[in-house]
Amino acid sequence: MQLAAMHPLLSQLESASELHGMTNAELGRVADEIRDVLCNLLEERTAHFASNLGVVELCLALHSVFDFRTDRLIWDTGHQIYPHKLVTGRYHQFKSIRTKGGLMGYPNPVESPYDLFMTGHAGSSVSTISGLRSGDDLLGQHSRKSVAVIGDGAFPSGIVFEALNNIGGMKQDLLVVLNDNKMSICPRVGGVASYLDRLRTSPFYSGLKNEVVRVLENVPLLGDPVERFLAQLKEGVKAGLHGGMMFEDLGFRYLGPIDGHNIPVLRKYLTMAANT
Ligand SMILES: Cc1ncc(C[n+]2csc(CCOP(=O)(O)OP(=O)(O)O)c2C)c(N)n1
Repeated sequence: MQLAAMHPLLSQLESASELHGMTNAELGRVADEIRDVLCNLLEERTAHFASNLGVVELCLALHSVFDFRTDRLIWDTGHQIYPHKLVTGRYHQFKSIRTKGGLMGYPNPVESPYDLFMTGHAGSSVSTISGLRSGDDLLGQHSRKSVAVIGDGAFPSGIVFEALNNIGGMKQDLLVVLNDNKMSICPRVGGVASYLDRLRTSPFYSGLKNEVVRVLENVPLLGDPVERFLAQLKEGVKAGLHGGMMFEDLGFRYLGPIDGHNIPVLRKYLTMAANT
């Protein structure tokens, strides 16, 4: 059987913008086809398969919510770019990836306008997206959205924190998706890794936390100085319950953690992020 016949949706996709109109179920079928393409390739040669298998749904959700013909997307390091290549017009050349004269295993602007830079250095995405945001703002292109996707392995890099420091200071309007799959090249280690582990709270605790924060939001405050005391208490309790405080303290609005393989949930949160 011809490969294209095995991937009826993917092989017919002319532009990533066609993903906007797809239902969650249709995107789920595209995800299955992408996985099949990746597994077929794995039979022929080695590559970054785990990283790519891990971002299939995220990639589809991003392309279905944003329009990266004008919006900006940077994949950190770039080794998890295969699903992105498959939905941005490179399905029919995909078998040539990582061969001489074939597609690159990393982003390459020569191949597609959807690839903004030739990358490979882990940790560079956040400063790059910040620079693109500044450029777009200077040009008056405020409606262009800016998105960086970075893994938990690359995230603790010094240059990432330098960029977060700048972004928080400038209050830049951009989205950083932290793809926490608990793996760098080997299992990740260190203080940021432990912090990310603590963010993975049980569904029960998350639900309880959201409920307590919701109730606290509705507690009326009366009179001064009781009002000042209660306001401080309320903020203190909310801060103690809120996941992602490190990001919030750096000036970001934190949404998560989110199941990175659940297309409807990803679309919902990305739409929320795009509109705030
Ligand atoms: C500056 C630098 N150091 C090391 C590497 C080697 N390297 C390639 S991928 C990777 C880890 C990626 O882990 P993560 O960011 O979590 O992405 P995942 O593969 O899990 O999606 C590293 C360290 C690199 N590309 N650049």
